[in-house]
Amino acid sequence: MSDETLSNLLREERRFPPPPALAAAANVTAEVYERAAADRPAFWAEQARRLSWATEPQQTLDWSNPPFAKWFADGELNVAYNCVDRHVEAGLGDRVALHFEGEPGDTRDLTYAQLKDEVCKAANALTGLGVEKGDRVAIYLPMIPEAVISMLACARIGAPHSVVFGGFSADALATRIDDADARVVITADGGWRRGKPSALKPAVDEALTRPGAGRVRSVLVVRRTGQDVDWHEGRDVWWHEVVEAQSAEHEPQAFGAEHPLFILYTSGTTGRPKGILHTSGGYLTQVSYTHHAVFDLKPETDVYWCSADIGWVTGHSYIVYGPLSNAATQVIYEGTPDTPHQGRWWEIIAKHRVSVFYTAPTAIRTCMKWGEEIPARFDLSSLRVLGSVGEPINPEAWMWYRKNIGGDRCPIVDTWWQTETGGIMISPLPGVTATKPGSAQTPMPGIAATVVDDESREVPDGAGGYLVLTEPWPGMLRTIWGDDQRYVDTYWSRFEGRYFAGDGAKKDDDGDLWLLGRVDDVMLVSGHNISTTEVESALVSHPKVAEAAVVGAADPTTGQAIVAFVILRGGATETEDLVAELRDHVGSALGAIAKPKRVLPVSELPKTRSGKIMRRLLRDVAENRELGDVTTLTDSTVMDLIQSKLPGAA
Ligand code: 6R9
Repeated sequence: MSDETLSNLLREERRFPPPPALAAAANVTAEVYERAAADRPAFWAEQARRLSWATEPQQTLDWSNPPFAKWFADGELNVAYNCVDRHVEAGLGDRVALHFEGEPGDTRDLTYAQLKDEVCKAANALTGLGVEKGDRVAIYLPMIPEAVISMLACARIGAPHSVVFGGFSADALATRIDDADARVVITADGGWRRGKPSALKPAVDEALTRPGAGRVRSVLVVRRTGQDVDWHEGRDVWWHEVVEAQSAEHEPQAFGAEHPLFILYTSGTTGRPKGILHTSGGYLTQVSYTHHAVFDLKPETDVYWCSADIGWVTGHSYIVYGPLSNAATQVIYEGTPDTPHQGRWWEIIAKHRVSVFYTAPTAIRTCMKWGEEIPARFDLSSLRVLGSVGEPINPEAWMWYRKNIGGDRCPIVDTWWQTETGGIMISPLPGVTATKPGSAQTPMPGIAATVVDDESREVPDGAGGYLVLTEPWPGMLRTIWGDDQRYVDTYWSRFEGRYFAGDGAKKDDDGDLWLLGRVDDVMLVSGHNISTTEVESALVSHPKVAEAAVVGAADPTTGQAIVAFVILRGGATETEDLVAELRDHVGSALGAIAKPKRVLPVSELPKTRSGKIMRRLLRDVAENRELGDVTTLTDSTVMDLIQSKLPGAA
């Protein structure tokens, strides 16, 4: 990291201490850090007692064969029982588990008692389709209650699920079905998106014609949109026929804590997608504890909403397993934030009196673009904690979120974690931490993270390098499905004995952590390392810029040259003067070395399901190359738009 850019973020001096009333009643207080650091395994053993075990674990961590960890290995539990049945047994059967909002305006509330019945019926149906303990089930569904029910039904019978994002293509689906060797697929005719039914079943039909995916025996189809579907007799069955006919009685069996719970594929920048494997007891312990601590969740009174899709790890950990294990009441929403109008999210928050809201920086920046007068029309006074996940949040977006959504009163928790980590690893605690716009700040209690240089030496406060995790944690991935060697090579080889997350980071003078994006995205300009995140944040701090994506393109003079793609805020028009002004703006914020060579206004940016910008594709454009794999884009037409704007971009 160049010294100029480093010192820029370190200049962020705004601090927001926790609201006193929230701090006074917070679920966790400052003492927990020291207690957890003194004896990490003991701390996690204590958190494991949040769960109901069929056999209480006597062992905590087995790290005798690193990097292959076992947590609570002699314990036994049923994950679905922990998320549903035990709350009903505790007398909470009438509490709403899910307030579902369909995009067209249909709604459905499911209490914990109803959710239990639905999960039991689905579990019986899967057993009827021949699914046994250990068999993999692929789930390709929109954001409807059946997605949650299906995941829990799989967990209940010990069949690891592999959820594939509904926006992915038949190709992406086929690769994932093949790699996991799934024999059953759960899907829907389609889902509602932007006011129209968007088909899913045809992608399944197509995927199953591919050689590797041909072993699928059954396809269980939810009727959501009523679209026509092709029907393969003997293979396809309707959910409303097969599941509805089942008994709502199902005895949950206990599985070992290390029994696989799910596989979730990360797109990765190159090569085959990696099937990240998570197991049961440690994972559930961490997501349950972090959900309780980071969101200060009070299940009796809070209404929680995480806007993620179920196909992203955030949906697994902070819609399904964390919140439900904590008996939370939550909202799930099927559609896009601008259907039928750009205030749809805020309308839902006002309607359900949502008190804890968790979303991604990309969504916040989109709302910034639409204008602050939109949320201002809704009563958002029920909110008390706001969360962010998925990317570094630019200080500008953080401040906008705090002011326009959080009424200048709600703490913001910027949560850093990965598919691989299973649960939140670095985050402020809302009742403890004085927050700083743009920083994830502090490793969670029981988590050990630091920043190292190329030689694996810990950097001092005020310096940058690579983020590493230095101790095993309960929710960590156990391996890459079917490829232990790739697990070792990808995460544990770069820095001896430490988990390398692939992210750049720095410590400020207080020792707080600032995430700087994927190290693959760091640019090397005339010998200076410059982080894409910092140049993007500088661009977004200009009043006319809503979003920015920055890449380094090969350049004969400087090695790499900075190319910036920007989305202008509503009202701003693209002129040569504005482009010059933006270049100067970055220059004065970060120093001349960080001034983009080119600034290109565009109308959309290529993004993944979790809203991450696919810089790799923009690099392809900037360097005039043929585009690489686009199967994990949420919308593959955006690349056509960008390319059509840029004849000979480099
Ligand atoms: C949960 C999730 C993981 C990558 C991670 C990092 C980026 C996530 C972040 C963040 C800065 C945050 N990331 N949260 N960067 N600040 N609060 O996003 O999982 O989809 O696997 O992505 O996302 O680069 O390495 P996943």
